[in-house]
Amino acid sequence: MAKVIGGYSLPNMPWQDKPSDCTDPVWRYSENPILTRKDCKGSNSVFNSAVIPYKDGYIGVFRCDTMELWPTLHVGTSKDGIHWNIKDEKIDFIPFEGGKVPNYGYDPRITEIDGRYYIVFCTNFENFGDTIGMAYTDDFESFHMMEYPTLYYNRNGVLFPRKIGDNYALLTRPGAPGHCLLGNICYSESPDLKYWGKHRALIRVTQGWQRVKVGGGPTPIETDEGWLLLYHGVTEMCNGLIYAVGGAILDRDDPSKVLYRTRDKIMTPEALYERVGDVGNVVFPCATLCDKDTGRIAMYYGAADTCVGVAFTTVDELVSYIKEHSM
Ligand code: BMA
Repeated sequence: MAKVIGGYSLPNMPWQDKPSDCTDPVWRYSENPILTRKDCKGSNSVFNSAVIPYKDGYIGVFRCDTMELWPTLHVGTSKDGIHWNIKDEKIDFIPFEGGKVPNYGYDPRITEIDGRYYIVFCTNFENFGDTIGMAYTDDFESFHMMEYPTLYYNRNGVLFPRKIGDNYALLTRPGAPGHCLLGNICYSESPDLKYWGKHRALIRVTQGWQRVKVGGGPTPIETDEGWLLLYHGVTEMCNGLIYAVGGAILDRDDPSKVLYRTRDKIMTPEALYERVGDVGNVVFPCATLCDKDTGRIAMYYGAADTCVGVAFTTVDELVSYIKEHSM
């Protein structure tokens, strides 16, 4: 059994056992979707969102697009990880010195490092184009922007939950608008979360379901087998793009080394709420809850750019699937 290193004990996390007829490594929550636009007042949709254990329950940063169709981030709280209260007001990020107020934010990930929470999301690089925004909060009330880790164009920032050696580590996905250019996951390090360098190519687009773009997903889970990373992969069919989920195991001491990386996808749009929506055929994971004691995982994902779903798996299911279906 793969052992989770660090992480959280979550005896009351959302969980359902694997259905006896399920042959896939993940299985959906029977009451999906857990969040729709009705849960965020005045919103067109709520989807690619991040959650994390907080105090005696859970907290999250939710992507709620306005009725104007402008992506904004909202804080939500939950006792059980399934039923959420999302604040009506969007997060107003406090700019860093000399920085601008970000005028949109989407696809957040949350990482706790030493008791401080970092929100990594996609925002506007001073009206030049999309880039990775990073903010910290200690209380989920005030959010302080940090220096941009990247220039434009870049998205899908994912911060590791501890320093690796002397440095913090970040995944990014440089790529210009238009979906066929430079869709690869890259790795960078920083001594202080401000100056980023030591850039490495990590996971490239390849054939099949991951031939157009790939992008990091939830904050990686540290295990004794390596860092367990879920990522999304995109292909293009006659009717448009399909977003599916794959996984990789990265070296624990040097995550710029990929030990395994899925050839076969782990999860693909299948349920009606994943197939049909503002952008059909999208499953887009931004967070997991993982119980270090049992290895149980609840994965939170945006479905069809419209609503939020939860799927269950375990560290062992993922590690063995990734190893057995690696390229
Ligand atoms: C990506 C991002 C995601 C979105 C996906 C599918 O490029 O914009 O926010 O879920 O496309 O539309």
